[in-house]
Amino acid sequence: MNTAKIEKTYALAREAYAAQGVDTEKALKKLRAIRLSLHCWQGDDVGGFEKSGSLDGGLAATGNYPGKARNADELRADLDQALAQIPGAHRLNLHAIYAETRGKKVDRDALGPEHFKGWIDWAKARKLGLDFNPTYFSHPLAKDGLTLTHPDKAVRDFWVAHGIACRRIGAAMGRQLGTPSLVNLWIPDGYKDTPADRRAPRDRLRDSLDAIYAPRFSRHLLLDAVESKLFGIGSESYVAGSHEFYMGYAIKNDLILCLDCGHFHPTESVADKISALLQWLDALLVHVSRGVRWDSDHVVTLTDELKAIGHEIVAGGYTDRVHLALDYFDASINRVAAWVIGSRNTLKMMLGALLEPAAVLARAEKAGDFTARLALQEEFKLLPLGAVWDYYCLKQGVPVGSAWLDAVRRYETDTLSRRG
Ligand code: RNT
Ligand code: ZN
Repeated sequence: MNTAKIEKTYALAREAYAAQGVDTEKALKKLRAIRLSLHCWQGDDVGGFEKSGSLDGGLAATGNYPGKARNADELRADLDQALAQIPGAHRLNLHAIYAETRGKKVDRDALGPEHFKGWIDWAKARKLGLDFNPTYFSHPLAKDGLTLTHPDKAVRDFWVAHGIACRRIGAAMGRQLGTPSLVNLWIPDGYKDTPADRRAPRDRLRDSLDAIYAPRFSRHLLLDAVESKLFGIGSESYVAGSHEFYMGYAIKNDLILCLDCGHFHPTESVADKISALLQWLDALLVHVSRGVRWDSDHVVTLTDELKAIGHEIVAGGYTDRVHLALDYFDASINRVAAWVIGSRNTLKMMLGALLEPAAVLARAEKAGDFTARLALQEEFKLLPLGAVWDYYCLKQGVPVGSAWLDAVRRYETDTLSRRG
């Protein structure tokens, strides 16, 4: 599509939205301010650079598509490729296993900001913020499937030290990059079969978290989040860090609560939780993911569930209080494409929500006219979102439509396919 055509189509779309009281220019301005946190771990199937074994913690990246990043430089080059196809300015989300220790063995309780200098320099040069995650899996001391809830105090202490180390790293990133780092904590701890004692692990988790969050940091440097899960592979019957556990902990301790879209019962609506939780919490983190039958971490597509989340964020006036981070790992397709598809879809979801004639719908609802509410909701589904999206991509200097795939294919031929 050429520029003139895109602009002409946009002009018509702008009129269609204006007729419903929506200013597309204002919506695009708001979209430009949205920062997604791209997950580094899509680039190498949550491998990291410790090379200490295979992925565990109940996580699984299925597929063996060629060209996976083997080191930090390759991963950064792949991220550059992905970012060039995604409109807007965004953030990068790192995990502790992506430390660069120059061949030296540094255990997780001893990690410091110096082990992330390569990432910080890279982010600084691109004006990207960095977010961070302690890694509570793929480690000899996580082999029992227990970390912060482990009955052995020495094991718990190790993982508490890791949590504190990661918060220090996050604060250092926040200081060096001038934007607070959101450090999200997730642990796999749970049981495959019916526990005899559901309480003790939760008592221990509470105490471990209290120790991790005891050191205070400025919110200009660091934001803390905790993430629940319904079940994992090998923890089907019990997960200590359940939704209720962390919801209570986050409210009580003024933390951010992370809602991963794949971590609830399949028919439970994450969208509906947003305005309920934000009555009690300052902010939420959404791990934008797509469970297919289970927490399968499929690449994010533009589903009704995703659109409902966008609607709740925008209609509720929560764009400043909901952080969006991608969380999936698909090894069965081109990994750079996986980043691009999920990121572009998340942005389309937000644009769709920003363009929704929300005032018209709210008016009908307030007047008790549920016939009009339903009729208009359905009619608005066909408003020309695509024309506005194309125009946005054009203005942001990224490929319009599926043209990004050509760029990713070229990179695959020139670079990814040459990796051993
Ligand atoms: C696991 C959680 C967690 C991880 C990442 C790698 O079920 O969703 O967020 O996916 O930290
Ligand atoms: Zn997650």
